[in-house]
Amino acid sequence: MPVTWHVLGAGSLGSLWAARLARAGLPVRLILRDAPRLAAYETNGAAITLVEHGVEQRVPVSAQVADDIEPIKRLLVACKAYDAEQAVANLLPRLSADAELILLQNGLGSQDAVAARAPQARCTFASSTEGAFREQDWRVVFAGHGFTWLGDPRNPMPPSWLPDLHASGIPHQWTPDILTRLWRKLALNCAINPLTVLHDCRNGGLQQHPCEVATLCSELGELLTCCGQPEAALELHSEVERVIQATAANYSSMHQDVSQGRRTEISYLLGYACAAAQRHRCAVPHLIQLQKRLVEHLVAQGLRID
Ligand code: NAD
Ligand code: KPL
Repeated sequence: MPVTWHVLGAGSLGSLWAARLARAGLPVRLILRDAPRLAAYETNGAAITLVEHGVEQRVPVSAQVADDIEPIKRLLVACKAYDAEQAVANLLPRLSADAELILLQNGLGSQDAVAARAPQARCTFASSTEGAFREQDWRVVFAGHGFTWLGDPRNPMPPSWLPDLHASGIPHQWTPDILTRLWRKLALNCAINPLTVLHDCRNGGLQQHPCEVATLCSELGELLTCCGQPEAALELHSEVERVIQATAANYSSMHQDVSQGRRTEISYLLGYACAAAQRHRCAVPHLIQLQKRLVEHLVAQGLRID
């Protein structure tokens, strides 16, 4: 019997994963917030519309609410970092003794919080360069084809479910160094995203601020080394410059969140980096100043700073 993929959070990434897994014939259940959301989904025909290369496909996926009684053996957590811990906590009574959790959150901090809440579960962390956005409820656009790194910092053995990803056409690789990947992505996001918000520009606009970017990269490199992640620091500045160039026409995810009045994941990106620097007594004055400016900006916009 194939194991059911429970997908917690029917947003951009959750819908993208659920649609691809279900399209491959695997059993999938979306877990929705509450009964009204479930009713709305069922009224819409209990299907996700996936738009890929301009072609749309309706994929039937069954759904349920958190207080359903079906046991959960495999849970893909696709909420934002700030929602993940509480969302998983709501499901604890349903997790089987050998449950596996796959955590799609960007940044760092939420994964440890979830793992502490569900100590019996094996937690796989993911770092993805795929891009998706929700055009409307239950309709997701696969905007950026990419790659997903997966790993478990406590156990280098690959899990049994990797073939399901292969069958679903989800490009991925298992790595024993997932923390290095997550730290590297966090550093890239810290060097780019806050500055795009503060300068109100696309990623390419940072080409007008080379000294600011270089100073942040230098501090981030030191921080990664202090945190025992020297590999994540290698050639950081040149990769940041490459990403700025390659994504010059795009708005960063944090810029999009702020301009659409949405809560950001600041606490799991720049906030996490600054807290780690303090813990390790690593001097990062420009990063701290950046965090202060970003927090002031968010407050001025009426947005949450946690
Ligand atoms: P999203 O806001 O589109 O989706 C999150 C969904 O989780 C929402 O539908 C929300 O209602 C739901 N949710 C929250 N709490 C819940 C609960 N208790 N029960 C049920 N549902 C709940 O977010 P997203 O863009 O899919 O991002 C998810 C994570 O993936 C983030 O950490 C993000 O940084 C990361 N990520 C996203 C992308 C992308 O392209 N969207 C790419 C890489 C990484
Ligand atoms: O991941 C990104 C984001 O916008 O969140 C990039 C494109 C790397 C910019 O930091």
